[in-house]
Amino acid sequence: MSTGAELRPDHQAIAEWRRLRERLARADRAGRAAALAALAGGIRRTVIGTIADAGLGHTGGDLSVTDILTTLYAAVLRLDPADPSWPERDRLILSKGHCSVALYTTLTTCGFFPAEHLSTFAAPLSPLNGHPSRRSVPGVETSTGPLGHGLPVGVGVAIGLRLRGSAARTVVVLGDGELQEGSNWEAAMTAGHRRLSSLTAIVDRNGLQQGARTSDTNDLEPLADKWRAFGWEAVEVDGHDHLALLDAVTAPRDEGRPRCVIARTVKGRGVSFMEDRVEWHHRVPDAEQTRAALAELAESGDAR
Ligand SMILES: Cc1ncc(C[n+]2csc(CCOP(=O)(O)OP(=O)(O)O)c2C)c(N)n1
Repeated sequence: MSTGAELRPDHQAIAEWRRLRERLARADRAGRAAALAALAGGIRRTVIGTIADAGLGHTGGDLSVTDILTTLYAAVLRLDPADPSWPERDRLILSKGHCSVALYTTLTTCGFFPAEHLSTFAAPLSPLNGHPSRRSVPGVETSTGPLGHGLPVGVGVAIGLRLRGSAARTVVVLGDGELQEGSNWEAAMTAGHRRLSSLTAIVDRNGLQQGARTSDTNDLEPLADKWRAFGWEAVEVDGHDHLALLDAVTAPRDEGRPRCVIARTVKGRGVSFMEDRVEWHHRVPDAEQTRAALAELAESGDAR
């Protein structure tokens, strides 16, 4: 695999993704939940393998955001992975860009590029940098990494789409520690003022940031009330419950207000020795830990 390769659509994966979408649309709630859980389980295993091989990554936050990304890309966003710049596509901005491995892996399940490229993650000249670049990775809407930029960009994108009369929606996925950046609140204020109902923010509320709990660093609560005070609709859900996420994101729009979904998650979700442990923010599993993590994820079948 050439590390400097240009990433091209994977047509077989695109066909599978389209079939999955049709299946999800037809399935009853139990069938939908099972299919999303199976997909998320596979993504988690790939995340662990990719980080272990590369020797770097943000393991805990990747595992906490996996169910959010899985639900959005498999069941919500209107996209054409064969034509990543289709003008009417929905826009997903992963503001917590350090969790690029979860994003890259999810993009491969839609067929934006072949999964075998994941083995080049973070290698010199690979398009798959530690933080995602919109210039080199199809499906990445905004280059992120410096926290606090995704929501301001998302507000601009949503305003631009509205000016063009587009029905496309804009979804920004944020970390909870990231919300300590003041730029988010300037953006939230503008979105509320402009009644940007096509904009959805999803907060990966795992309660941990880089070296500590958010509550010990700069407490965010009452978080839902803060969004409401800025003119947003705010709901709280279990961020590992695919159907709860789906319901929250697809509920009919309140025409006057953007929506914030506070997704309660567990950092390191799915691997017991990583769960809710601050050191797994960017620790890399060694060979034995990788074996144990993959075994646990395979065994759970993500059915918890
Ligand atoms: C502006 C900025 N400051 C610091 C960092 C370094 N950094 C990377 S991840 C992180 C913690 C983020 O916490 P959170 O948003 O809660 O992410 P999660 O726990 O979901 O990984 C920090 C401080 C950064 N990427 N950008």
